[in-house]
Parts: sequence; structure tokens; C-alpha cells
Amino acid sequence: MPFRLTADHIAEHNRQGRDAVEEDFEHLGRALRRRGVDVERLVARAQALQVAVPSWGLGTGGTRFARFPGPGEPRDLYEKLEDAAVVQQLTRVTPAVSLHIPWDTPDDPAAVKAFAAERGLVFDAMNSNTFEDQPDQERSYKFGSLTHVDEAVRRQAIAHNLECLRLGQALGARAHTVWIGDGGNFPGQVHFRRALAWYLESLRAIYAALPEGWRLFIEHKLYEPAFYSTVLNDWGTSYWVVSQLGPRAFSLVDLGHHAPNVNIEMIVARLIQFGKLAGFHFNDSKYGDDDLDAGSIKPFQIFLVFNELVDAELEKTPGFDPAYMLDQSHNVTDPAESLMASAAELARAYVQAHLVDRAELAEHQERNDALMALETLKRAFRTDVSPLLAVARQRAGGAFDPVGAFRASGYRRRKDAERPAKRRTGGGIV
Ligand code: LRH
Ligand code: MN
Repeated sequence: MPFRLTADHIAEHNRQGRDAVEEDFEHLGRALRRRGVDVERLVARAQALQVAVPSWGLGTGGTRFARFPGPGEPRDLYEKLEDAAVVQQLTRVTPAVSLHIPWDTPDDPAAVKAFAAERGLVFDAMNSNTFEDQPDQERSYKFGSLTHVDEAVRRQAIAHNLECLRLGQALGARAHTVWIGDGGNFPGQVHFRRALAWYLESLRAIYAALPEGWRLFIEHKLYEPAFYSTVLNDWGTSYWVVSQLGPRAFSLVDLGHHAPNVNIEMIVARLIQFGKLAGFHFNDSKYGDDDLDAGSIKPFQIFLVFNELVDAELEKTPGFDPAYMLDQSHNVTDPAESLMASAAELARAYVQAHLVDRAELAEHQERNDALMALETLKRAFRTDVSPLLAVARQRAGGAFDPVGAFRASGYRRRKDAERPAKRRTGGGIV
């Protein structure tokens, strides 16, 4: 029988850390009470956060130079779901998995759905892939897909997206994300206006096939794999397209898809105000689309993004229902550990954003007191909410310290014994 992490493993590890966490939690509770904040309200917020993990993030990622697989790698969709279940068991904020097709095409959707459900998992947004050619593919995507000059290639790419919708329906998903790498490497290679017109025309065909109750997410990206022009290059173009498509189309923000130093939290505020925010692919980056662990490079930026999200949440902004997903490439860490740490960083930023005294902030903004306005945000960001995040996880059946409990269980070592490396099936960012 494949090894499975049990509640006993988690309880055993929690026992070791209980006294310290509870002491810190009491202390934090007292400090917050002095600020007029009820720590239990924040525990409930921490437990309410739901983040989807990317199926392609459960195996070791790589770069164009190399990929160095780790021990006990998941070798197929079922083993990826096993690992995703462990991430959920320990963090209690990642009950959904986002599949990438054809990297993780379910051989038997009903069986995969049951396998996932038995492990407390559901399926989040589907992801299509027309940025690489499949062995049996008739026409190449070398020069584009949904915006290719050849209508037959565009039709082939549309058909692939419709197949993703069909698979997603069988799995119980309710959203579909389209990211394409279409663009050019040299001036003159792509006609900017015609390419965008073909993009909209192709997306209209996908939008028209959306199942009842589904949402369509489109994901912009400044560059890569195209290095001169990208058809869906920025949030403005994305907003125009989703406005043309209709009420069930939204713009998804991948934090790594912007030029350095772009004010992403302001883009988030815009898309919220325009009622067109799909949600996020959370990760972090130093230079380009590095797909590093969320909160590992710019934790203040993730806090400022959640500050905009919580502001809208508290104002009960109509139609505000963002989908939170991680989209990372784990090249040098254990993928499960990175996903657990990243999910915890999102919960931290979300709870800290709920710590912002918004009445005080509004006063400082009214009085143009820039310093005190910033100080009001920084006070929340400086608050170490680790004890309440740990208690929130433990009360929900998870671990005070997910990575610690994961390592203590020997899960990866045991999987290494169970999963003799075989030729890797299923893709992922290489
Ligand atoms: C593109 C992207 C997109 C996924 C891919 C794996 O950079 O962010 O969301 O399809 O990564
Ligand atoms: Mn992404």
C-alpha cells in the first residue's frame, strides 16, 4: 500500500510544538486586543483562504538549461494528487488542484475525480497548452496558436481549448485559463493589430463554448517565449479583450508577467474597480518570470496586493470573487515543501491585510498625511502573525509547522522507495 500521511503523524508533530505555539498565540492575542483586534476573527480569516496548487508544480521544475529531478518525484497524475493531498492535509488552505492539459490529461476523468475526492481535493481552473507541439499534432504552434496567420492552426488551438472544457466538466472544474506564448522575436514579424484581432476572434469561439456557470480567465505576459512582441502583453490589452468577450471573461494576474518595478497592486485595484479581476497566479521573481516561491523575494508586494483584495472584500465589492492559485517552478526545493511554505506566505499576507486599520488609513489619506498612511500599512505588515496561522492550521486538522511535520513523517523518503524513477511522463516547466 502506498504510504499515506495520517492524522496521527500530524498530531504527533503538533504535540512537540504545542506549548510554544500556544504561549505565542496568547501573547499575540493580548497585543492585538490592545489594538482593538480580535485574534479569533483573524484565525477565521486564515482558515477561510483557499489556494489552488498547480499540477505542474508538484514535480521538480527546471530551466531551458537543465532539470534536476528530486527523490520520490511524482511520476503521473495520481502520484501528483497524492502529494497535493499531503500539502492540503498539512496546510488546510490548498483543497484544489489546477490541471494543465495535456501535461496532466486524466486517462479516466471519473476515476481521477473520485481519487482526488477521496483525498479531500477538488479541481480548480483548467489550463490549456498551445505553446508547445504534441507528438501527434497536425499543425505546429512554432509561429503561434490562437493568433497564428493560418486559420487552420487557430482552429486547431481552439479545438484543444474546447477539449480542456470537456475534460474540466468531467472533473467538476468551473473555470478555464488561457495563456498563450504567441508573439514575435523581431520587428515586422507579427502584425500587431491583426494578431490581436485573431486573438479576440479565437477567444470568442472558446467563450461561446463555456459550460454553464463557468468563467474564462485570460493571462497576459510581457514577454517569453517571444522576445520582441507578445500578443497578450499587458493588463490593459487583457482588460479590453475580456470586456469585448462578455460577463464571464476575466483578467488573470500572474505576478511574474510584468516588467520589473511595475505597480502590480495598482493593476489589481484597477481590475477590481472594473469588475474584471479573475484572480492570481502567485509566485515571486527577482528579474523575469522566475516562478520563485511566493513571498520569497518581495513579501511586501504580496502584502500590498492582498491589501487591495481585502479592501475590496470588506467593501463587499459587487462581483468580487478572485481565484487564488500558485504558479511556481520548484527547481532546487522539494515541490511539496515549497507549495506548503508558499501557501503559508499567502495566508500570512491575507491575515496581515486584515490587520490594517482602514478607518485610520482613510483619515491619513483625507489629511494627505503620507507618512502615517504608510505607517498604518507597515504596522500591519510588521505584525508577526505566525502563531495565529499555526493555530488556524492545527484547529483545521493541519500542522502547526507543515514543512517540519512533512519532514518528520519521512514522506518523501518513503515515496522515493515506492516510486522508482521512470521515464518522466507528463510535462511541467522544463
Ligand atoms: C506562463 C505560465 C502560465 C502557465 C505556465 C505553466 O508563464 O505562467 O500560467 O500555463 O506558466
Ligand atoms: Mn501563470
